[in-house]
Amino acid sequence: KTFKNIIKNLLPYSKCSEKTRLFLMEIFEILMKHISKTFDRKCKILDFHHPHQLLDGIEGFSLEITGEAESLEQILVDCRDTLKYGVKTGHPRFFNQLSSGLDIISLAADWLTSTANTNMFTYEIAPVFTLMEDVVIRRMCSIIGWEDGEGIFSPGGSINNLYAVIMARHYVMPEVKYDGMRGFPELVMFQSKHAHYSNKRPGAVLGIGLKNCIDIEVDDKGRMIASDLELKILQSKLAGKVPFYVTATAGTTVIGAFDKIPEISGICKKYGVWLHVDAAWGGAVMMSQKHRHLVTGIELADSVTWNPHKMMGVVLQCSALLTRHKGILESCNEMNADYLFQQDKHYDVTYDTGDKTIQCGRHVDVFKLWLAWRAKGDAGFEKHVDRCIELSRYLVRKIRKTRGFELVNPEPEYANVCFWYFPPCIRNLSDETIKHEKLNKVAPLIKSRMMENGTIMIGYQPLGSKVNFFRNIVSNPAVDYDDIDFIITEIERLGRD
Ligand code: ABU
Repeated sequence: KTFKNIIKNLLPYSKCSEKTRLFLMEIFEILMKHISKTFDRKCKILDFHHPHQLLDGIEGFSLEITGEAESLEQILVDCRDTLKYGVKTGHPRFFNQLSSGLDIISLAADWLTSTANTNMFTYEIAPVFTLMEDVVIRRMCSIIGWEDGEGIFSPGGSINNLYAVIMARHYVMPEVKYDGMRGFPELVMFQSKHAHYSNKRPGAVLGIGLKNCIDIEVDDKGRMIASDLELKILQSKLAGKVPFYVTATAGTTVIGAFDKIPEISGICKKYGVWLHVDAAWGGAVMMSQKHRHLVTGIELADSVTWNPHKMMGVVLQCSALLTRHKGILESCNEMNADYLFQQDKHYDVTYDTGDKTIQCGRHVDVFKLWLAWRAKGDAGFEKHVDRCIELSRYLVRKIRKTRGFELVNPEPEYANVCFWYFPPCIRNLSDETIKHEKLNKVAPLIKSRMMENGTIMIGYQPLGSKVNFFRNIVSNPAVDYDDIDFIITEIERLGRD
């Protein structure tokens, strides 16, 4: 059982596969211990250290690449330590991110994917995965309400929002692909003030210019105000520019608001503008009969971003870009590389997906969702979405009746619960300016204590004129009612002085 060095012991260097099996069994034990700790409320979420401490090396754990080959025993220790000093994002008290939880089926799928170690660009080297992607994309399009459509899985919602702008620009000005932007009128795109920042970044990446990414006002629930959208479209036309793209958000990142798609779609149709729905976070409500109404009209969109790695619990990353314009992805992105996408192959090359993308190599992300869908069925996803929203409503009810807590969004529609905590020392301050200055420091201070203690993690941020507040997300199936009770008692404990 003693390993020394990879060169002598592991496949393919050694002809004996037994030591490889033993090594992988040891790795499996390390992973299993981590999985058990992840779900154990008595274990910390993290063992926090500052960056300089980790970089300097801690308890024998060194990040340095010395150039020397280490023994396999050391490699096992490195694996254990890497997990030890990380964050257990599947812990029932990790409420920090839109993606959380540790879904065992998609985890197994990820292991399998890495073992297959292939690439999504051609059927030639990924026959099962490319067909699987086609099957899953067609199902997602049909859930949106499109009879036909296409899509791809890419590395995250931000990249998919970029894809959507590329498609929309190609739709309105296909000549730009060859000629570039010079000589064409300026394009303008629109998104609500609360949209995810990645919806604006294509303005910088694609040469449209950030000045041409116009923020639209939101109402008191954080939803885009359609009349402001129309006004700003008209202003851009008056300025001689071409409005071409609107992002509506289904589940904003901080508040969890759902823009009213039918109203926005009406305006987009009136002015011939592409409508993209960023449903990276909120797309999962399409799996729930109870909550699907939040995305009413999503079928009117030209494209949709939908991240199963968020509310559908699939392990990272798993993010789909979908469009009802079949053929457009290839039309705007194809480069026809002869060495990969030969048209005279002996099989149906429509399943060579590589020329639909701006990537060459593409990770297999679909298998995680495909396997989870097979294991849970539609009903499994529906139950999960409904439960996460119910747990969030339970938190809202608790906040309403607990002294010192105040909701930022009084009637949350989704699994984002945003709130301030006023510790006893600031509750009775009469000067509102001083009170808000102090309140602004509360969430960062309590968050630092959360991390130092390792007992709970909840995100915080300011928003517009609102000073720092907590944003609690429930998307993890491990969360129970007691964990929601713990949010309140732990914030009170950590914020006592
Ligand atoms: N799209 C990334 C969202 C990050 C987060 O708030 O969890």
